Amino acid sequence: MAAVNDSKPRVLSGIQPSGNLTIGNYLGALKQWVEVQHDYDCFYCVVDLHAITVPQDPAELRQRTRESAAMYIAAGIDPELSTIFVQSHVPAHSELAWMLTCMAPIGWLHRMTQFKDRTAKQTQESIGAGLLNYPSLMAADILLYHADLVPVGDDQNQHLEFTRDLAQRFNHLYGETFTLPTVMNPQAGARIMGLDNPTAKMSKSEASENHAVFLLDDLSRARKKIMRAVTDSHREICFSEEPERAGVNNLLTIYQAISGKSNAAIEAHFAGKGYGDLKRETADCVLSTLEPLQARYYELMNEAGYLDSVLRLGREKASAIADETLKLAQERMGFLAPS
Ligand code: AQP
Repeated sequence: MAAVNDSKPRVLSGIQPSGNLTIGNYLGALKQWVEVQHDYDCFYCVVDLHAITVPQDPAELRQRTRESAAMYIAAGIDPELSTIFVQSHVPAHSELAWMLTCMAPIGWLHRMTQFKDRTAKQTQESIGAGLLNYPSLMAADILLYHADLVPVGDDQNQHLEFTRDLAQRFNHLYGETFTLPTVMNPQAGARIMGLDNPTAKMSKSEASENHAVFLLDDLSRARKKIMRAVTDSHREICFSEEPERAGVNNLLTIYQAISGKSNAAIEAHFAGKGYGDLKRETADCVLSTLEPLQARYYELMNEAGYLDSVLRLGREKASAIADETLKLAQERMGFLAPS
C-alpha cells in the first residue's frame, strides 16, 4: 500500500489519454517520473479532463485511461512508492480549476504557445473553450498537491510559468495558500521531434504513419519507423541546432536519452559511421526499452483487478490531499462552508 510521506518534497505530473503514448511521452516525462520516485512523494495522474479539450470517442477514452495507467506501471512507476490515479476520480481538480479560471487573465491564456499552435488552423466556432482554459486546469492539478517539482517535457514549461504566476496572484489576493512549483526537464529528451518531420514535436495524436514510435508498437514496426526517419544530405554525425540537421539531431537525442552517454562520447562513437548505423543503433536502444516495457504492460492488462485496485487506492490518497487544499482555497476565497 502506498504510504503518505510528508517528509519528502512532492512531485506531480500527468499524461493525457488522448492517444497511444509515444517515446516522446516516455523520454520527456515517464522516464523522469521513474527516476525521481525514490526521492520524492510522487503523484502521477492520467489527465482525462485535459484529454476532452479536444473531442474524444467515449469508449476509446475509457479504454485509453486504463491503458495509460497500466503504461505508467509498465514503465517502472511502483504503486508501492508513488500514487497513480485518474484525474476525473478526484473532483477537486475540476472545482479548483473553475476558481482559478475565474482568476486567470484572458490575456495570459491567449499568450500560451500550445493554445496558439493547436488553434492555428481552426475557426473560432470550432475551438472549445477548454483548450483556452487548459492551463488553469493544469495549475489546479499541480497546486492541489502543493507539488514542489513537476517533471515534464519542455513544451509544458510555459504552462508551469503560468501556474506559478496564478499561484502568486492567489496568494497575494487571499493569503499564502499554494506552493510555487518548479519545472523539471530531462537533460536529454525534453523535446523529441517527429521522425517524419523533425521540425515538429512528436505527438501522440499526430496521424501520419511514420511520425511517432508508440510504446506499444510491434518491435519490427518501431525499427522500420526509425530506419525511415528523415535525415539530411550531410555526412558527419554530430549534435546540431541547425534546422536542416534537425533529423540527425533528433536521432542522436533519442540515442542519448536512452544510453545516458555524453555528447562527446556519442559523437566519438559515431565518427566515421553512416546514417544507417546511427538509425540501427538508435533503433536498438529504443527496442531495448520497449521490449521489457511491453512485456510488463501485457502482463498487467491480464492481471484481473490489479489495475483497479491501484487506481482505487490512488484515488483515496490523492483525494485526501486535494480535498484539504480545495477546502482551504474555498475558505480563502469566501465560500460559505456547508453546515
Ligand atoms: N515529443 C515530446 N518530447 C518530450 N516530451 C514530450 N511530451 C509530450 N510529447 C513530448 C511530454 O509528455 C507529457 C505528457 O504530455 P500530454 O499528453 O499531457 O500532452 P502533450 O505534451 O500535448 O503530448 P502529446 O503527445 O503531444 O499529446 P497530444 O498529441 O494529445 O497533444 C508532458 O510532460 C509532455 O511535456
